[in-house]
Amino acid sequence: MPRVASFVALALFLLECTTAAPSSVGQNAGGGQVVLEKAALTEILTRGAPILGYDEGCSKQSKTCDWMAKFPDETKLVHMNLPGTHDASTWNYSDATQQSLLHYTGPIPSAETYRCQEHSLLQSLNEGVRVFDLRYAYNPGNDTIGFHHSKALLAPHTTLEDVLFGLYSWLDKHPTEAVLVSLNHESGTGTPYDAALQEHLYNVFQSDLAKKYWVQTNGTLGTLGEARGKLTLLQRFTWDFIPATMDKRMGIWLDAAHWTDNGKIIELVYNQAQHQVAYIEDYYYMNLLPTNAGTAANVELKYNTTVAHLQNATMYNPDQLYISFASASHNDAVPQVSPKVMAIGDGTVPGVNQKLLSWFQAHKGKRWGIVMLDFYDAVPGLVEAVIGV
Ligand SMILES: *[C@@H]1O[C@H](CO)[C@@H](O)[C@H](O)[C@H]1NC(C)=O
Ligand SMILES: *[C@@H]1O[C@H](CO)[C@@H](O)[C@H](O)[C@H]1NC(C)=O
Ligand SMILES: *[C@@H]1O[C@H](CO)[C@@H](O)[C@H](O)[C@H]1NC(C)=O
Ligand SMILES: *[C@@H]1O[C@H](CO)[C@@H](O)[C@H](O)[C@H]1NC(C)=O
Ligand SMILES: CC(=O)N[C@H]1CO[C@H](CO)[C@@H](O)[C@@H]1O
Repeated sequence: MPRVASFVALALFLLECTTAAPSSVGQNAGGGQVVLEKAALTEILTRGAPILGYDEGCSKQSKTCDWMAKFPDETKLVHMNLPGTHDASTWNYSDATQQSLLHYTGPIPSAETYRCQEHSLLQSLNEGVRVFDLRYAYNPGNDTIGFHHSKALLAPHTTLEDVLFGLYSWLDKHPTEAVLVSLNHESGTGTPYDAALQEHLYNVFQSDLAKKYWVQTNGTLGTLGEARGKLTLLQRFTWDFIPATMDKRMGIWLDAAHWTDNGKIIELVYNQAQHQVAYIEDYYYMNLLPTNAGTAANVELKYNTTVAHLQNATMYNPDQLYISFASASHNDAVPQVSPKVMAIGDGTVPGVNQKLLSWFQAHKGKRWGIVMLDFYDAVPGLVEAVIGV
């Protein structure tokens, strides 16, 4: 409870809604201050909803709600199996959403090209997801930092801060849980990437709130105990515009310059001194197939590639980080194979997710690391199978 009070106090402070000293918060429970705190938080969460969705809670008895509570504090994060969502912010990007944002984006390919999820961030957390792939860029709707998937602007009035507040608020209710956030600057949005935007981002991370809610350790992933109740940064961007003297890092830096585009086997050293390596599979575009290869061939190639990586994660380098993207984008085949078809099939041919469910169940008890999924919810039991519960 005190933690919630101080979180909201900081929220109020940032919102500049009140001149009352934050230290007075909580001392007059039931008074006007509490009403004001609730109103401020509601305003932030409402603005964040296009990306955050709504927190409808979860039953503490469910297997996914607070699943990390069962793991001991000393468990290393790199030893855990963590379900994640690729392009998590796209969950509400329908034709209607795209239509309503055409005045920002101009005409762009169909919404299904960009959409990778159908459950929101808060819903995903309640359903056991613990890693988010978030792509930020300048938000033309609001002169802030917003969320994009390539040319698709996802929410013109939602800011990065709004979304972080929502995650902090969820963590306050689930203090046993640890959430990893991969942030990268989304390219191809047609928006400016400049010093002003990066200073804004830098300031978000230097705020008192961030210091409280992000794991501050730099260059390594520690234990679950250290990460509980907090966000851990997987930094997929570079501080190009921030002077090195100001460089106060946290989390781990997965340098985009060494992240091979469409790579099946990426080895990325994120801590030279301690020989810490991330093994990443991010083969999303089935460039080895002819454009009209069809769903079955696309799914099979993606599944094989993902499983080859997962298999290695079960056998080698037990103390290193493994990240496998089970997600894949469309190729330009006729008929088009979209991320959704790749993930869950076309009604006749099963998708990567159905095939992976069997694989995870057959390898229960093994370590495979972080698994980034598209449309995870469409295959019941998949998140549980990734976690291994
Ligand atoms: C989802 O998109 C629809 C259509 O654009 C919109 O009406 C709705 O408000 C969006 N949901 C949220 C939570 O923003
Ligand atoms: C954080 O880690 C990076 C990479 O290991 C290192 O270059 C940098 O000096 C560290 N920064 C701080 C503030 O410790
Ligand atoms: C996928 O793996 C299976 C089993 O090893 C193999 O029979 C098949 O040829 C592979 N397909 C592709 C497209 O790599
Ligand atoms: C699996 O590990 C072996 C041995 O290190 C390596 O040669 C191979 O390239 C790896 N394959 C994948 C898909 O990661
Ligand atoms: C600078 C700017 O455009 N600010 C706007 C951001 O969005 C909120 C809510 O939609 C508006 O009230 C601000 O004016």
